[in-house]
Amino acid sequence: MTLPLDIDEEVRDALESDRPVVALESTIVSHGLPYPQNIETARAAANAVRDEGAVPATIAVLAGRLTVGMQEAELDSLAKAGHSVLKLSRANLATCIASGETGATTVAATMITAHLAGIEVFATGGIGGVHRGAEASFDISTDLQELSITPVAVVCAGAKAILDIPKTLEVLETLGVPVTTFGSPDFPAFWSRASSLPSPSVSDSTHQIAREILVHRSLGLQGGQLIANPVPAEDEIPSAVMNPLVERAVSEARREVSGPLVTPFVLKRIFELSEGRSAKANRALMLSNASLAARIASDLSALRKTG
Ligand code: PSU
Ligand code: MN
Repeated sequence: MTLPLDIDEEVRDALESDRPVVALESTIVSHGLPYPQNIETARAAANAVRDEGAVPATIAVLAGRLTVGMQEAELDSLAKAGHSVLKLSRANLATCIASGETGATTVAATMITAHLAGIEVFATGGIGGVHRGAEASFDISTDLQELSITPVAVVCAGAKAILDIPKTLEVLETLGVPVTTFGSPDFPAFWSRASSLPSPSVSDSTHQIAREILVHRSLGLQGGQLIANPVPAEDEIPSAVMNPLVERAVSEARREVSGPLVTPFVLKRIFELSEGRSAKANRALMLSNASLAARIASDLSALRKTG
């Protein structure tokens, strides 16, 4: 069976000549932000990748085909479709493809697809993790496991307070995922620069991060790495402002939804309760992550050329 994989021409050219490419996910577009903030953020993130001299490749499954490097019209229709398209992760990726359906890829499914296409670096907003109350619900995002299996470096702004951040870091450590925070000693908490939890590793050099990615691979170690990039200071929202909203959204979710519906539900409620302020910070950190990912991808290409 041939792989149902369509790679955009510009992305393919860049990969063939070992120029830097950055993957971008599509669940943040369909399920993470409302229209039109979602499409506007997606466009701006792609431009931020270009501004650093790399090629953006937004990933989704369109009519049963893994699509790497979506066209503007395709992205726009996914942005408008919102929660009505499938939310794809490791467990339902093959089902969607086999039945010719369309779906947006989460961090896990984007990593899998990026790796199939030969893309090594991926930028997102926040990853999935261990949910608050996981000791009762067992709700742990498959994103964490994917980081331990698939060799793609994921740049994010840490994890949202909708998650249990200490437990998320514990699981990452158990799974052997290298976690590096860029330019700060603290692991970031999405809207806030600091979570008051020390980051397992700290670096202020993209060159160093690129070297670590290559060393990890040369040791024959499986999986990728998590690179946490704190939100720019001017866009930070104090946890005193966000926490009560997060508490409310999480407790509503506990009463109303379960499974893969939880994260999209909570993100939507936080957008509503914060009167859109959450989306503004989300946009800023997404652009910052896209630029950092592009710089890491450029350093990786340069390192490979010099051996
Ligand atoms: N966290 C965010 N924004 C997001 C997501 C998570 O702050 O958009 C999305 C990502 O696509 C992530 C997915 O991979 O939700 C995780 O879903 P779950 O918790 O159901 O594994
Ligand atoms: Mn879950």
